[in-house]
Amino acid sequence: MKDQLKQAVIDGNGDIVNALTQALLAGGSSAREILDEALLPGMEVVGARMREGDMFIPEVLLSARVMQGALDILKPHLGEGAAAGLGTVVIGTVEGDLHDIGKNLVGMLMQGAGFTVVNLGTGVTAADFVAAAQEHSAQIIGMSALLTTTLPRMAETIAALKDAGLRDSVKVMVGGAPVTQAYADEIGADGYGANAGMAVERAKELVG
Ligand code: B1M
Repeated sequence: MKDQLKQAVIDGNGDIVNALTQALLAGGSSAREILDEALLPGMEVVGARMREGDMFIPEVLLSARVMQGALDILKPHLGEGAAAGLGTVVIGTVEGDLHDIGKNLVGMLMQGAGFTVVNLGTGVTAADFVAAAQEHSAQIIGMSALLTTTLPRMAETIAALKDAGLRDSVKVMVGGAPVTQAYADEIGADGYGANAGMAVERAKELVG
């Protein structure tokens, strides 16, 4: 059934994706298994086909929408048994970038792990991150970027946090497909996650 779910993500078939996600949950699969063994591999294929010119934006958008629908179904199952009160994470996709599936997944897992998550959405400017950090007394600012062209917005946000006098009171985490540990180090971020699970582990270390 997981192979069929993976294929339905690639095909962008929302009805099948929703039905199979629910059927797998009902059959005892965990939300993490469904993510790791069906949904994420499906999006990987979509990414590869997009790169090769075999899939175009409208089709990719369809896959992205059905993936988000599946994440919404999984959301209540992603954090069972978590301790609460780890602190507040303000998370967003940087300015100029509208990719949000990975960022939403990171936010959901952080919430499941016990963080209060303020999700600012996509196209978040440095000023918006700073304002939200202040408003919510955030322990962590989490930035996601999927485009090489929007990566520099991360360094700009770190500079804006410094200018606002907040850099010492808030930890900065970065992630997204083109981001690496080396890049995180280069721009002076405190944490990086190659995937959502690693991001949660790093976030816990940062507030621990
Ligand atoms: Co876009 N896109 N896209 N796209 N898209 C990529 C990123 C691309 C690699 C595709 C490709 O060419 N193979 C390519 C970027 C190339 C580059 O910059 N080097 C690309 C391009 C070029 C574009 C456009 C420019 C295309 C165009 O218009 N010509 C355009 C840009 C729009 C914009 O942002 N301004 C565009 C548009 C779109 C869609 C709208 C169609 C759609 C996005 C829909 C949406 O998000 N709501 C889309 C999609 C779906 C993709 C791919 C296929 C899939 C991204 C995804 O959701 N992956 C992507 C190909 C790829 O990445 N292989 C691609 C699944 C998701 C779970 O993974 O986001 O990596 P990911 O998140 C992971 C980790 O990175 C990490 O954890 C997550 C879970 O494990 N993580 C963090 C993410 N954020 C984190 C934050 C953290 C820590 C970890 O701490 C805070």
